Amino acid sequence: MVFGQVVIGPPGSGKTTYCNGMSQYLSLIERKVAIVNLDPANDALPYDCAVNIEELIKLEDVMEEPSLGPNGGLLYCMEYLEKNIDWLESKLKPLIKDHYILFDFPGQVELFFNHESTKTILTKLTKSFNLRLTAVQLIDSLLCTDPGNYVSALFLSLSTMIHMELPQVNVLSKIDLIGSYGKLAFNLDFYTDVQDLSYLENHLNQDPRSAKYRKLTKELCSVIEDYGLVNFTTLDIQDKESVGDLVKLIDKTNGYIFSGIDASVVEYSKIAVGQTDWEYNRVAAVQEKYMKDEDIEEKTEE
Ligand SMILES: Nc1nc2c(ncn2[C@@H]2O[C@H](COP(=O)(O)OP(=O)(O)OP(=O)(O)O)[C@@H](O)[C@H]2O)c(=O)[nH]1
Ligand SMILES: [Mg+2]
Repeated sequence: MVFGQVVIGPPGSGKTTYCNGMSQYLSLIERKVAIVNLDPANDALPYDCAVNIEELIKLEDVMEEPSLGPNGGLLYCMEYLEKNIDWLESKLKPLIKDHYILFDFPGQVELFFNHESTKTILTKLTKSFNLRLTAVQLIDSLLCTDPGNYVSALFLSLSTMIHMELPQVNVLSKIDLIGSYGKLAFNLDFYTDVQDLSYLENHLNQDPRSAKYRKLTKELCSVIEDYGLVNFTTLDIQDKESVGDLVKLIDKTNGYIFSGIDASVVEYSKIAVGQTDWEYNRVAAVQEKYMKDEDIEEKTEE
């Protein structure tokens, strides 16, 4: 069995930095890591990658001939990779026996909620190599400062979970910057736990840009709440403890914690229900570390 992560999220949410930081952390805890760069527009990579899509296809070539724009070009590259999946399989084959795999993907979110190529590629790889993958969806915590953007991040996370059909961990990235991004309407746990979105309505109403979409946003919120699937953890990629907590969570979702354990079902279930990182304290501690009281408009008592 091979374990790994599929790192996705909107442009600039921190995917490449994450792959770099995560691989350093995993190496420290003595896991052998291979990074697979599947973003054909990723220049100046901060990490050494074991596989690079640029050896197969370059975005700049596709933009010249058949003369596509950057978005169309990226979709074309993924479709090309799907057709040439043998290339990727041959590159992965020597790695899979003893490596933990990190896939660095492009930031074009449509690849993950309504386009088939990425899903097909990952399904094929999963079958060929008996992979156990978790999708790690990074959302810049900046989006929490604007109710409309926050709702779109929630909807993106939900749509990706449903479309990709992988275990998924949603992460508010760059949490170390949350205090400098501007005021939050509520405590951080409101944004991580996604409990009652009706509270956002007042704040949406105050924003003239969102007024036009009020009804649509309200309906989207009720869909998100009805599914009840989305919540977030937080990450500062430069903080070892923060990365370590996330690794524990991901290890649970892709089953890494069970690998190598030869135990009874009872032992497995004890591990599965062990301490989680969704605890209120974990979010409260992050809020205390990175935010001041005046960064929050409606601070609730803990
Ligand atoms: N402060 C802080 N900055 C971060 C963190 N993660 C990423 N960044 C910064 O965010 C910017 C974008 O990061 P990238 O890793 O290039 O983001 P990406 O998602 O790979 O971007 P695209 O590939 O263009 O979609 C860089 O300047 C990073 O240094 C973090 O945890 N904290
Ligand atoms: Mg990147």
